[in-house]
Amino acid sequence: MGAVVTTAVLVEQVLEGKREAIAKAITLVENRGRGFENLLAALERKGGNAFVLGVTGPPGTGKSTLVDRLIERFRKRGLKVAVVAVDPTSPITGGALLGDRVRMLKHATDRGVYIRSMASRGWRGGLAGSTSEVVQILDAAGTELVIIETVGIGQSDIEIVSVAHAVLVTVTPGLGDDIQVSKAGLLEIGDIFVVNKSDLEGADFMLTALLSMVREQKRQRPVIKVSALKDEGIDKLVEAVDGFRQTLTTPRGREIKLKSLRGMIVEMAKNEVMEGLNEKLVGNLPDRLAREVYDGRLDLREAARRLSRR
Ligand SMILES: Nc1nc2c(ncn2[C@@H]2O[C@H](COP(=O)(O)OP(=O)(O)O)[C@@H](O)[C@H]2O)c(=O)[nH]1
Ligand SMILES: [Mg+2]
Repeated sequence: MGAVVTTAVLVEQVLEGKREAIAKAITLVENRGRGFENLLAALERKGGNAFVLGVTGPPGTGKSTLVDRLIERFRKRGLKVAVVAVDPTSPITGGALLGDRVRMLKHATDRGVYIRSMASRGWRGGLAGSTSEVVQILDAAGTELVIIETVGIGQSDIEIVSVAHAVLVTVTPGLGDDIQVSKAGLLEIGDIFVVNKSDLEGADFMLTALLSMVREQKRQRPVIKVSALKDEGIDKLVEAVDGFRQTLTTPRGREIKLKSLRGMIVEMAKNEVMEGLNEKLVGNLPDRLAREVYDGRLDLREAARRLSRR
């Protein structure tokens, strides 16, 4: 009973777009706290105006700096913006986090901007919520632009951006040019490519390389050279983002929305399975299976199958 009442109040405040309520709702969902399912159910179909932009690319390519520029631009036009920075759990890239927060801190007093960090994967304590659910909350809160920043190094990170309506991929000059892009499937998932750090040497070379890689594929997409640091080329990028944003309201928008919904459903389903593995539900099954595999009575794959079936 208590939980239901609390949820109703929270729902109301989220729908009003209150930042504190948004934060509370996301935390509730992340922690799988009491009433989180009611909350999500109540927020279902309450949004529909959010354009979700995924921003991915190798660490250090300037994603956060660029996101900061995008916040600036879209805020100037009065759009309500939210950023979900998906923290890599990897210690290699973890150092970039503090920088992100410090950089975006200048928006901290802007009521029209909501910035949230999420851990990408956590084993104990369950998943740190799913991106889809966070997007659902932000959308219901009236956010018009949701930016999901994630490090494009692994498959799992790339999956996170599959919930986006459009994906922006960042690269920089140097760093083994063609490799950065083709590696983690970035060439396939990108809708807009950004060669950042154009103030550095080799940017034109990277631009040419990227253009020819995109040309080799069936799908033509914009490749834009910018310097997030020097604030150069950003307007052209904003134009490209706007192009996608506007498409959402055209007949072709249905296709884009379907693709995003598909990404959300797959992500949520995966999380369900992961949660199932976390719960007391599985009990000592993993230990029992390990012993069976150790004794040669079961092969690994079958053991995994049995666990996932549970
Ligand atoms: N020279 C140059 N440096 C940049 C540019 N954009 C970002 N950086 C720097 O690159 C580093 C990594 O940027 P960050 O935004 O944290 O990258 P992320 O890991 O992709 O989010 C920081 O030191 C930035 O100041 C740029 O356009 N030119
Ligand atoms: Mg970053």
